[in-house]
Amino acid sequence: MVYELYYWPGIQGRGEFVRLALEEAGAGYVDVARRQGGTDLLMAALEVEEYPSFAPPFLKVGELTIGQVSNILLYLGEQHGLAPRTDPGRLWVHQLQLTIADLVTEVHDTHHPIATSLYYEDQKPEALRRSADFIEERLPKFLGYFSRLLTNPEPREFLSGDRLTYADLSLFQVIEGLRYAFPKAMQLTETEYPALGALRDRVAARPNIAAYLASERRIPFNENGIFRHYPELDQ
Ligand SMILES: N[C@@H](CCC(=O)N[C@@H](CS)C(=O)NCC(=O)O)C(=O)O
Repeated sequence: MVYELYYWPGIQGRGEFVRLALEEAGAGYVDVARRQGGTDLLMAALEVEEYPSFAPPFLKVGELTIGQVSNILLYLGEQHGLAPRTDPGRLWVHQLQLTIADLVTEVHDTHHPIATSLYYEDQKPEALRRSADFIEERLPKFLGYFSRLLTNPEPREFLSGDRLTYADLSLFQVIEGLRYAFPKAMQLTETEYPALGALRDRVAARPNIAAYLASERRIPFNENGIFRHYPELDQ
């Protein structure tokens, strides 16, 4: 079984949450749009009549096409032991992923607060206001929440207990992204939540993840993705 991942080439973006799960699972996959002519295939795949996705990423598994990051991870989690098997556990990890998706959208909106269809340069004053509020209010609220899950009522290795799930991989990606986008703010905020850095390190040290991060498959962060470093926003 070789999965086909459809996502924009050149950025980690939301596709990265899926890549991390596939890499941790050691699953065979093709990153379709990163191959020659792949973007045309991606555009064509968006136009299919049955189960078309609104936007990438989406994953093809034989005859099945699954869109929406959280939905894709729900599927991969079950297939590859990256989620609990019980209903409460499965729904809990799915809930965590949806919360991470909310955070990702808010990060995106720091540089695109007015319109996704406009350039950052067309909404800089609004981005400044939005980022200030994000750093002051939302960042500590989200990080505090995830830190609480790792520390209360007692310290735990991973978000849902002693076994890694795809939500841990996604939280790793968010921490990496936030450190890239807002290094100053993160340095200050993270000191309050050491459990998050510890989780990040635990995930980064997993053999398959470490190999992936060191490979060319891992696209560097850049200013076209979701986590963008604009120094003027990191105040
Ligand atoms: N909620 C969706 C969001 C998908 C999404 O926004 N994809 C972006 C790239 S990261 C895109 O291509 N958007 C095009 C659009 O919204 O028109 C998910 O989690 O998969």
